[in-house]
Amino acid sequence: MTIRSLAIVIPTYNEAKNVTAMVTALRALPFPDLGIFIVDDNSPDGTGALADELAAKPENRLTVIHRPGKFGLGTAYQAGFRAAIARRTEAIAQLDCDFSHPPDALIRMAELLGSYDVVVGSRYVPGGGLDKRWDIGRKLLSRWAVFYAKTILGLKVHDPTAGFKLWRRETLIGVNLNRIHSNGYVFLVEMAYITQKLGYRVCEIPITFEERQTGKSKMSMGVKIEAAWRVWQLRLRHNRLQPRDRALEP
Ligand SMILES: Nc1nc2c(ncn2[C@@H]2O[C@H](COP(=O)(O)OP(=O)(O)OP(=O)(O)O)[C@@H](O)[C@H]2O)c(=O)[nH]1
Ligand SMILES: [Mg+2]
Repeated sequence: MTIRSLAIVIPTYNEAKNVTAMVTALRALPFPDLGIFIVDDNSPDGTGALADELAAKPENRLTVIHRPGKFGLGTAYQAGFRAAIARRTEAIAQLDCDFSHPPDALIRMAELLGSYDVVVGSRYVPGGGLDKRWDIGRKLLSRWAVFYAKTILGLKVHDPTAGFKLWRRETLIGVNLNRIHSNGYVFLVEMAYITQKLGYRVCEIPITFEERQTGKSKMSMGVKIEAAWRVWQLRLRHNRLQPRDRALEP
């Protein structure tokens, strides 16, 4: 293990069926100094109250950020990242609450963070993949989204839509969250694009993206169409960024 202190940021919306198991799984990880930040958007299924109960146990080292409504994945991550950066841990992880991202992979990711600025759990490097239960339409759509974002933005990373990452604190500071404009799923692509433009060293390790174990899917057609044109906005906005534009302070 090359990192000592780690903060894990998890956005939640209607994850009442997953949140307790996720906190338990994260607490079982062998990191000596591990804090968890849950950002809940007033989930109608009561995820926020459940998270508060978990946070009441000091050994969980859990902070819950409550937002009054569903403001989207992008701003949820920003809120969580800001709280984690303020905590001054060496590394900051992001992952979904629905077990699509295997928490155990953080151990290997942490080892690699010694040599990289960010480590990505990737579906599209050899050894990685999608859950067999995904139907062909969903697989094709995911492939298409990756191809589309990579082509328009010239991205080198194999999985620019990955939501499972381990950042060095300095990298997240350097990216500068004030630069981020996306809210929905495009947030993930925006972060990948800025990371590349700023010249950070990115490592991808293969993961299998499991179908959510339980709870309802929130992917909709509107979300996908909006994402397609927002990729063009990213190009206009960040095309000229260079390594000297890294921020040095939060
Ligand atoms: N706080 C917050 N969390 C969100 C929001 N949208 C999604 N999430 C959470 O972000 C993570 C990823 O969202 P998912 O809904 O799993 O996205 P997905 O994996 O592409 O799609 P499905 O698993 O099929 O629903 C999960 O932990 C969600 O609960 C949001 O608007 N606000
Ligand atoms: Mg999911």
